[in-house]
Amino acid sequence: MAPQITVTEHLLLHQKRTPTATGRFTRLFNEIILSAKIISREVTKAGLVDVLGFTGDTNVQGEEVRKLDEYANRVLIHRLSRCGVLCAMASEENADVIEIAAGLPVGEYILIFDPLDGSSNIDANVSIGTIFSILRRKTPVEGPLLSSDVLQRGAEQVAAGYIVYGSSTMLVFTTGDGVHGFTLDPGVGEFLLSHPNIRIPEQGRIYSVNEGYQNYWDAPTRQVMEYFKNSEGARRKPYSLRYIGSLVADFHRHLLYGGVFLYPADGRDPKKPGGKLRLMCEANPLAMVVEQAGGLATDGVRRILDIEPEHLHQRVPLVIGSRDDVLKIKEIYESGS
Ligand code: AHM
Ligand code: MG
Repeated sequence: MAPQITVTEHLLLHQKRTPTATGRFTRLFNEIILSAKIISREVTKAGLVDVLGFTGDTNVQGEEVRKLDEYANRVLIHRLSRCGVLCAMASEENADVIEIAAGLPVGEYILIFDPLDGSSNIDANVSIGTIFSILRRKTPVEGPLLSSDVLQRGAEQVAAGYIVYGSSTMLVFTTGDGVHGFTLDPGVGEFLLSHPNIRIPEQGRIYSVNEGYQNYWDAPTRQVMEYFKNSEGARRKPYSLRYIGSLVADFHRHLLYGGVFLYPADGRDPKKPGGKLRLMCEANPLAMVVEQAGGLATDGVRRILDIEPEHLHQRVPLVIGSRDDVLKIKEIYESGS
């Protein structure tokens, strides 16, 4: 039988190879892993809320019935704020940076996350996910936290990844040394290495986009869609369209099978000219993962990881996936037709 490597063993092995490692990053990661297990347990019970007769805001045990995205957010904030190695967090669900409460130990790392992405799908048993990005602050831990400590380019991420809650629960992450996937064995409660050194195929045959918005797209975006449907394209046959509407699930499929996910800018909402997805908690972490797996991520023209964030909840158009597909799309955007 092949040896079963847990994610913690994997991290410790990696730590041993880095003589300067202090174990502080592993401590942070262990808290992310535990939070993921807690959220996963709750996600698998999602459909039982009605069956068990929970009503209103209080369940039969007198506990509050929680919305899962709020629950996931609270689990992450509660656990991570006590791990002793963070100086701040930022969540898609919170308007401002979350500083560590006075009296708790702090450290040099900053965690940015989307606690439960795609959570509107949960009642239909569709896969959803947690996305995370880890940064190291630039100024000394003893001093005040500056906005420039948080607003770092994606290229400066120390690690990034996601947990997908699907037919199984999987943790996929990179620390800048390739991408590795771990599947949660619910029997033993451990994430086991199931997908070492993931490489995204250079060319895919699937694209994912919400084509319902096509009337709001600019000319290059429409041309990109024509390219996918055009049997005269590089593949000599049309691509297949698959859109789950759950970023982590769509991305995870492309990472394993090849393909490209797009959430372009559109003219639906003048207040959101950059599209829907957020640079710091969605695009940057997935961009680091895809690049480490051999793929690319762009806003159409710029590399996602090179974009200087101006504010925490900045939105960005996203084209992410197999290298050749993203390059072709970039070519279309750059020609501007
Ligand atoms: P959320 O962070 O509020 O869950 O929204 C992000 C989700 C992504 O998972 C998904 O790719 C996208 O929204 C779908 O949006 P749309 O319904 O506009 O296609
Ligand atoms: Mg989200």
